[in-house]
Amino acid sequence: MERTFAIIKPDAVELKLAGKILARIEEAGFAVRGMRLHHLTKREAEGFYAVHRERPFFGGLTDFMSSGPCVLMALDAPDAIKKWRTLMGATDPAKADAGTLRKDFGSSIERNATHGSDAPETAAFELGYFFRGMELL
Ligand code: FUP
Repeated sequence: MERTFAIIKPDAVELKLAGKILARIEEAGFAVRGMRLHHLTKREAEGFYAVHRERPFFGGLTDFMSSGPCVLMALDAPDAIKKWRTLMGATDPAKADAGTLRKDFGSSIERNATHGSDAPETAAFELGYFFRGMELL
């Protein structure tokens, strides 16, 4: 069993897509072991995406991620990190495969509906950034 960190981003929450996305997560066989609604501050978004701080999209990305509430989740499954990234699809919804969440619910490379950790070390950092141990089952 592996654990990954996932976000339903502010664009999807605003469009009332959180329920549909959660249903897809459960249908895919993930166990939700932590979940919380949270409105990131700009500083929290900057800390979360610190690896991207030199990139040209950093300002826009952190403005967007702090623009409204999102759903933070810890998801368990065998091979959860890869499995969740496959369900999300490519970063750019226009390039994502049919049947993926970003294809179905994203509207641009920035407003792409979901986030998922890309490696075990990233998952550990991201889970610890937003959840206290007590909040995770
Ligand atoms: P991903 O792991 O698929 O979320 O993609 P990245 O880590 O490469 O990028 C993180 C976030 O930065 C993306 F979800 C959206 C944003 N981004 C942009 O806004 N513009 C870009 O050109 C690339 C990424």
